[in-house]
Amino acid sequence: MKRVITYGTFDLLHYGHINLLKRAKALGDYLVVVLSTDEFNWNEKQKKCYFTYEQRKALLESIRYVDLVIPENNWEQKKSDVHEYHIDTFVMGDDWTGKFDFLKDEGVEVVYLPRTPEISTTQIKNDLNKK
Ligand code: C2G
Repeated sequence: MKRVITYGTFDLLHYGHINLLKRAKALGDYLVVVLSTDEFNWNEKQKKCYFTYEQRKALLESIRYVDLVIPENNWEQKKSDVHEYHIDTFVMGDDWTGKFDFLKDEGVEVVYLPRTPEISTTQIKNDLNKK
């Protein structure tokens, strides 16, 4: 069984997120999504989520491509996560290209996938504010 992992906030879940999760799952048999907690989002990414962690987790768990959702509490946990969950492949959108190559030293394949253009949580919020 090939195990894949990816990380993110996934607020205001949209088709760009789904495209990422679908392609990530296609790289293996089991997909772990490490979901940024509300505290991590605010303290480290200055993101104030519309949906709480529990709401975002429930949404992700309803997606056919997702097998497990666990919390992302800090930037440093990736190295231990890939061992704890016996990960073969780490996947992120290409806005992160190069940022996680250190995981190759842990024996993990690192894949950056093209983002889905024109959609983002920020774009959704901006568009709604204009109406
Ligand atoms: N994404 C995408 N296309 C979009 C929007 C997002 O492919 N139009 C991808 C991002 O590249 C990322 C994932 O969907 O791989 C989740 O996006 P975010 O929730 O914005 O995640 P981010 O804030 O980048 O958090 O430790 C890593 C961080 O937790 C990543």
